[in-house]
Amino acid sequence: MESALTARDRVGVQDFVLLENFTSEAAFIENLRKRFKENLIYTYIGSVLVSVNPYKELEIYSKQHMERYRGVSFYEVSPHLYAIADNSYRSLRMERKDQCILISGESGAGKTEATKKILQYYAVTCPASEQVETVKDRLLQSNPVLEAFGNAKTLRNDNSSRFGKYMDVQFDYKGAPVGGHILNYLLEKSRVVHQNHGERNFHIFYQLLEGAEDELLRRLGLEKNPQQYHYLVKVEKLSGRKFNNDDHYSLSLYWRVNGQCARVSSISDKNDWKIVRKALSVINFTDNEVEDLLSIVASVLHLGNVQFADDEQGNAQVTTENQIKYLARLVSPLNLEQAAYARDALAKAVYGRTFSWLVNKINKSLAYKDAECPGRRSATVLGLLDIYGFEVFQHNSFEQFCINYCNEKLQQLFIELTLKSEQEEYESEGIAWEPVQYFNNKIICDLVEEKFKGIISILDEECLRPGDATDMTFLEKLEETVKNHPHFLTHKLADQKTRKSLDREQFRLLHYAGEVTYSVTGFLDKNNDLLFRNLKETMCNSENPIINHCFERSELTDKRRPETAATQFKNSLSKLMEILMSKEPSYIRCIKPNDAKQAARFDEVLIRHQVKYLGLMENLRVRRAGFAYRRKYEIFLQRYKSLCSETWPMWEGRQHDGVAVLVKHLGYKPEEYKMGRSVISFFPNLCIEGNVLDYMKLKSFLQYDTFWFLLSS
Ligand code: AOV
Ligand code: MG
Repeated sequence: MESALTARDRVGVQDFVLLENFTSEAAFIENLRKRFKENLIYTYIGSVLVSVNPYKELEIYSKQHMERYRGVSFYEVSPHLYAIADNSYRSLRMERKDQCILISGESGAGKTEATKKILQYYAVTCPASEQVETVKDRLLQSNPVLEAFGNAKTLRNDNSSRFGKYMDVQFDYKGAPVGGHILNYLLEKSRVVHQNHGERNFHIFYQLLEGAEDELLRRLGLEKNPQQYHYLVKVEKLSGRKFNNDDHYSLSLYWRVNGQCARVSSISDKNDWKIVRKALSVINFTDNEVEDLLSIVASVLHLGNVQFADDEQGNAQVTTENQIKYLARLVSPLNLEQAAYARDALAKAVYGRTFSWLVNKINKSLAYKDAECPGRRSATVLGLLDIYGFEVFQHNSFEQFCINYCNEKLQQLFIELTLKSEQEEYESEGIAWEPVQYFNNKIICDLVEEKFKGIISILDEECLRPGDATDMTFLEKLEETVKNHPHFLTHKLADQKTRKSLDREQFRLLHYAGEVTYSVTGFLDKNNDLLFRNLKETMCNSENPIINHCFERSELTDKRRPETAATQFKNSLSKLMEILMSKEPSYIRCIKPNDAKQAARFDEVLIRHQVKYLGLMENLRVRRAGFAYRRKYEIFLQRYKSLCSETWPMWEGRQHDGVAVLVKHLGYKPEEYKMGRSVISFFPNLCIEGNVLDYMKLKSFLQYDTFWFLLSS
């Protein structure tokens, strides 16, 4: 049999806290590499789970695996998503405190997969009844639908989330999932009309063309071939000149070219179509509603094919006869460019609003109906956050700016809740402490969102300024206002050397996760997000009930200017942060092992970069020097008083003294724990024996917890 030592040599340690050389980044990465090679993709830093995307199916998500983690303490089983899921669930039940699981990492690191697996875990392991089964089904089936409409192939990820998602799962007092609610954040709707080379539009378009039966396609007026649709693959003609498809590459500078990759080897649109169709009926869509929804998808494709030509007065005329009915009112005096712009704006608005409608509809089907006991305390909640990860492309625009800002906010939350608050707690408990230095990205969040001088404020100001505001004047204002900021750079502000890598219409942000160069082109437009009034009117008159719902008449008479896209996003993120702060968080930090989306490739440079910016080394240092197990005196005493005859059934004196009696009785030596002002902490370093965490003593508590949990379920 393999000795414990050689096994450890081969598979590394399952908690970084156990690394002998815990300050060494090289040792950290070596441990990740060893485990990755053995398909051990999960490793802890204390209670934070680090996950490396395996890019292949692993046999670790079966029902048997789930059972292994159910009701079992963290330390007794190998690291897994399920352990995090189960731990949060148990805290929710035992302490009746709302929980959230925050999943972060760059694009393609495995956040969405992790979210789905956690949801599956709850669906399988939580108590059930007939009504609950429906809720579980709906929770699970909301995923394929939202992914079809909100995910797409990008250069970073074949199934990239193009919207942010926060999902609450509500549990009743028996611990059964009884409802859910989804909040969605800023869908990247520009993708509807344009994709970069090698990328695709949202999955649903291809699924519909590839999967729908002929009769349905006929009703929707669609042809099977994606090549027929400008918004999917064809070249966008910006002037009246005719040219053939082979000209794409040479002309791409002058002509807009869409994604050009209808088929993706990792995706089966046909199969996914079936899954989505089934899911739609599980979440309560009637046949009519499905047809209404799909006819919107189809009309976006039709809309994309509407072409214009100049008439004698230089006004655009619709040249594509059969689409005229969709755009009858667009032939008003707009020039060619304006007409194409209006068409695209309409397509984006229709798709974006339909997506929000879809989320709403799903929420209705997930709504918790506590009709039997209306007076009862409402359900406890467990939230799952799955946003779009940090991304850098060759060309980055407003969308990347928003996505990366969102990631800054999440990193900020992580810093606040782990690195900062943990250290502050030691301080306030009066525990001797060597502070751990870390990079606080608040400075970047401020640069983006500060009132008056932040990038969003300046952008809004330009958007609202009547007259000659353009993307370039926005850039100039930025240069004036934030020129001295250490995380901001433009061509004008750069030194001779850096200047070469920046164009005049770009600005660069030094994000926590790396440099990103943004092109300001389109910033004003995308932020304004306006739609011509006559188009809105047309939509209000639509016979499609979904469109009718999405475009309300009141909008036409409302004189107030709607909030800009960036400000809406900023406000919704700030609300999200409040929601998350009010819950007990758990963290999953996802790492992407290589840029080639390949199994068994451990790109050390890429991984080291992520370990750095995720702040994992600092996280480890805080944990290591900190304490493995902490509880407030009153909670600790309440929970464990029955383990000692002196504290059972009631301790009459000070809580502090009761805890002291209890730990002494349990055989702890004074150097193994510390008693602060209100909290008792156990030191992990002293729990280490022969490099295996000796949780034996802690176990007496933990087993008791398990026992208590089983009793109460
Ligand atoms: P993301 O959500 O973090 O990116 P995904 O969860 O979509 O990334 O993962 C990307 C791809 O990696 C998936 O489609 C799978 O092929 C593979 N993958 C991820 N996790 C696993 C796993 N545990 N087991 C097997 N394969 C996995 V983004 O939405 O782009 O930010 O914005
Ligand atoms: Mg995702």
